[in-house]
Amino acid sequence: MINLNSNRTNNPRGTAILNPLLGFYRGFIGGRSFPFPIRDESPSEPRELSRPVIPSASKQRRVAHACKMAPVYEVTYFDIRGFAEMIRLLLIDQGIEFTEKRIPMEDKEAWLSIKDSFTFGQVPCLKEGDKEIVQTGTIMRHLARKHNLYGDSEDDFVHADLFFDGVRDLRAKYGNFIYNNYDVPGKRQEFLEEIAPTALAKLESLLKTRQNGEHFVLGEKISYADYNLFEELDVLLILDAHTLDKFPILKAFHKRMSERPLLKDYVQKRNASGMWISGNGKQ
Ligand SMILES: N[C@@H](CCC(=O)N[C@@H](CS)C(=O)NCC(=O)O)C(=O)O
Repeated sequence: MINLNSNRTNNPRGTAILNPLLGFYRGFIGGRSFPFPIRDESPSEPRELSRPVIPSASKQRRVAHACKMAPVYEVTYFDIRGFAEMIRLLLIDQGIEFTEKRIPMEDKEAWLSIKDSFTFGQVPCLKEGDKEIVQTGTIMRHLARKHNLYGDSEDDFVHADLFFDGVRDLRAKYGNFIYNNYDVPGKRQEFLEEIAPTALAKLESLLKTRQNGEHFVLGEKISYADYNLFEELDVLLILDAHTLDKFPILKAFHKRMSERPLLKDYVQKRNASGMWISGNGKQ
């Protein structure tokens, strides 16, 4: 998904980057600490963000989300939201302790030096003791089974998977737009007026099938699929703040999720840090 060859110098807002002297902000949330670089961010218009400054000394940044005891999980990914964000959101919202290795996007060497150590030469990777799990869906479902985030019946498992895969299909289309078509005339309009609404209408209908869509994907009980849906809706709202105007049930879902205390705190700090969504800084 990430193209490490993307041209990062082609950034009209390059000068809007944060003052490197600000260094890292270390927030603290319910026993977790989040060191994030601070940057100035302007909302709503189409955005191609400047890079947060990463200290050059560290090839892979370690981010501790728990301080009280040795963490069970370690998430390895690039220093962007990308595919890993839904994993981070799930762990944070569920109060599950974890640490992170964030590979700086611009440090191709650092990535290439570890790439082959992963099963398919790609991340995200979830380390649990001696076990290293890759593939975003595999990681999410593993966490779902272990932490009671998969519902209670075969019907629930299928419904959660259906939702998860449907949302990932939309993400693939978003990724195609962001990485391949962002600057192509007419493609933004095509994505916002045809591709996204078509998928969102189907997702909204599906959400309504459980308790009229007033709670979570599975109804009253939160599941792993909710974190993927939340992240996807959030990403689409950043692309265009009106994306969900015709989808009140999805809009309300996004609002509910964003008001969950641990998520709210994390998302605020993450957004203030200027963390990119995608590897080319376009969003
Ligand atoms: N099917 C995998 C795809 C993982 C993937 O595309 N990872 C990208 C980052 S989003 C990556 O590792 N890119 C670097 C590379 O391929 O060298 C998943 O869903 O996790």
